[in-house]
Parts: sequence; C-alpha cells; structure tokens
Amino acid sequence: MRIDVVTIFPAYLDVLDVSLTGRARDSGLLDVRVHDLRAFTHDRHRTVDDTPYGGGAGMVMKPEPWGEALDSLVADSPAPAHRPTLVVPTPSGTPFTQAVARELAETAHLVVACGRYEGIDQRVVEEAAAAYDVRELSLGDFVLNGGEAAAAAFIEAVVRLLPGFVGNPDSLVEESHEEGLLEYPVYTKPAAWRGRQVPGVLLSGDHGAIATWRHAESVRRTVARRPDLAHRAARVGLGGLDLEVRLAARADAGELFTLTRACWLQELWANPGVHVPALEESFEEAVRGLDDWTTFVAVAGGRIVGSARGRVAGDGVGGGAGEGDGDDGTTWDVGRVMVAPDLQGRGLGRHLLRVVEDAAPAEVTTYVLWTGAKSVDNLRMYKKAGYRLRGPAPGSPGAVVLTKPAPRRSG
Ligand code: 6GU
Repeated sequence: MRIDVVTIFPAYLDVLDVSLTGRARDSGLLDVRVHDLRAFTHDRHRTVDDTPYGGGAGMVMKPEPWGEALDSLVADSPAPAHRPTLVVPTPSGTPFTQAVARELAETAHLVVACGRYEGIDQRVVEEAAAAYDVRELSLGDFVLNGGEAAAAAFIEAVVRLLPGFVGNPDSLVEESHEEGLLEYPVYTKPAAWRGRQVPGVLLSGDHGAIATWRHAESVRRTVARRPDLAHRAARVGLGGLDLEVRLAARADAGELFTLTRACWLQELWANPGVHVPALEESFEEAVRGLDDWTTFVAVAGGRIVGSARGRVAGDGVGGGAGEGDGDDGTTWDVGRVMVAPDLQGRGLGRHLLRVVEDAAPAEVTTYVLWTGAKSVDNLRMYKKAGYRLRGPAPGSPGAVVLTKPAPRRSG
C-alpha cells in the first residue's frame, strides 16, 4: 500500500518511522511518503493560507497549492487503473470507525490532506472528487489544531489491518469494535497482585465458561460505557424471526407502553382475577421507567415485539423486589420480560431474559424477579432458565418472587 501525506509540518509525521508502522515500511508492505505543501507554492513567502470570504475568525488554506499537490500525486499513483482515496481529516467529517479502517485497508493508494487553521477551501475537496474517492473523516467529537495527529491515527488503524502486518490474525478479530462490542477486561500473571485476584473463571481451564464470561463482560462494558454502540445490538434468529435486540430509547416509550398493555391484557384474559400492577401504570411512569431501568427491546419487522429490563436493587424508587434484598449492589432486579402475544412460544422471552441478565454489573450475585403465582407459562420459563421460587411477593397478593444465582464474574 502507498500512502502520501501532504502537510505543512512534515516532521509531525516522523512518528510513522517508529513502532509497527515503521516495521511495515521496512518490510516493504507499506510505502509512506510525506510531502511539504509549501513545495507547491510559488511566491516568496510560500503562502498557504488567506482570510475567509464572508469574514470570521482564523485563516483558510488556499486552493492553489492543494490543487497542484493533489494533481501531482494522482499523476504519480502506483495503481493508475484505480482511483486513489483522498482522506481529509476534519472535525466536520464523518466518523472514522473500524469499518472505515477496513475499507481504507483495501485501497492501493491513500492520500491524506492535512489541513491547518480553519480548514481547506472547500473547492479543493469538490475538485479532487474528479480523480479521487474523497473521504472527509473525523476522529471524534473534539477539535485538534490540524489534521496531522488524526492522519497518524488513521494510518496506524489502517496499516495494522494490512495482510501480513500483525503476526497473529486472531488478535485482530477479537478486539474492541470488531463485533460492535467493547473488549472484555484482560489479566496476566501473577494471579494475585496487591490483594487483587484475577477472576476465578479465567483460571478454571473451562473454555466454554471463559468465553461466556468474556462475552458477558463485553456486553456489560458496552452498555455502561457506550450505550450508543449497544443500540446497534446483535441480530439473532429465533424460531424463524429475524430479530434485533437493542437498548430501548425514549422514543420507544409509546410503543413499549402499548406492548406492555397488549401482553398484560392477554395475561389477565388467560388468568381472570390476577392483579396486574403494570396495567395501572401511567404513560409518564412508563417513560420514567426508561430512565430508571436498563431496558432492552426486541425489534422484528419494524415493530417492537418484546422487551425486558433490569436494574440494581435499590437504585430506583421502591427498592429491591424481595425481602432482604440489600442496597449493596449485589441484587439485579429483572422485570417486564414481555413478548408480543402473537410471537410467544419461540424462545424470545428466554433470549431477552439472558440479555438482561448479561447486562448486570459484575458485583451482582443474585437475579430477582416477580411473576404472578398463577402465571403457569411464565413460571415454567423462569424455572427452565434457572430461577427458583422464593416465596410470596411482599405487598402484592397473587405474585411470587423468584431468584437465581448470578454466575461468578470476579474474585
Ligand atoms: Cl480528523 N481533524 C481535526 N483538526 N480535528 C479533529 C479531527 C480531525 N477529529 C477530531 N477532531
């Protein structure tokens, strides 16, 4: 792969000579050339900027040196049959993601145009589109003084994906963002350090248990740190349904409210006389519930067809579900495991239950939920999922409390 970087600070890109990028250069996998934009000026002061039309603060990079620089790099392209890709780092660009890095790693010739000041005259980008695939890309929601640091980051992310670059290709697959989840925490020897133990499951030699633990940790981290990523949750196929399970957003409140009514009215119809507190909930309370609980929804065919929610006992008004549930963070209240009446019996409730259990924080030792004492189908499903009857639900005649030990996640 050939990468040309154009900048007014060529020395800034000296970092590309060291570390892994440097090794890729030495091995011939990568040919990086850094060019000084001022070499494409013709005035005595080697001017690259001027005042903005329309007024405003700062200076704008002039189009002429950029035009000449980009023309010369097209003419010198190592793969003239293909359009090179022009990357323009800018805080107003589209987000640079692992998916973008993978696309860029497929191209034979990348040119990176590092702007300084308030940016580059927009006509440069428009004009370049005749010869280049142009990508205006941002590193994130913050502002750098120029594109050089971003260019170094883009290049490192792309180059490590080149075939033959990293010794162990597995280490590329399992990383943060490759599956839309953050990476699980990692540990090495010693097993005990300053009184801190490596999570026991990692020492067990049980590869299935280790994989389960790591996936649960990834989900938990993603939900806690990057709810925006958790929204893009996994697609699952269940009983012929093409489903997406994701975190609920406030915009889901109305549909979720309706689903709750549909499910609980059905329950009432099947078990006349059962007390169903969820039917008395106002829409306002339902919206507040979205703030107080970690709520997941299952979407199929554009409609919300199921949900489940969880929270640490004592986090919200009303506290834990059962007697003796402390507010010490070790109990995860599970609630509202619901499946649209027409889609019950396909394992969707069981799946949602697993998703919401997996979202519990590491300190949780017990899952707790309530259901109607006469809700036979619910009781069967919960028992199959490992829940055991603990007794009548305090203050709610006709309801029972079920608990299940959470898998050990640390210590
Ligand atoms: Cl790509 N460039 C600049 N100048 N600032 C940024 C950025 C890029 N990404 C985030 N901030």
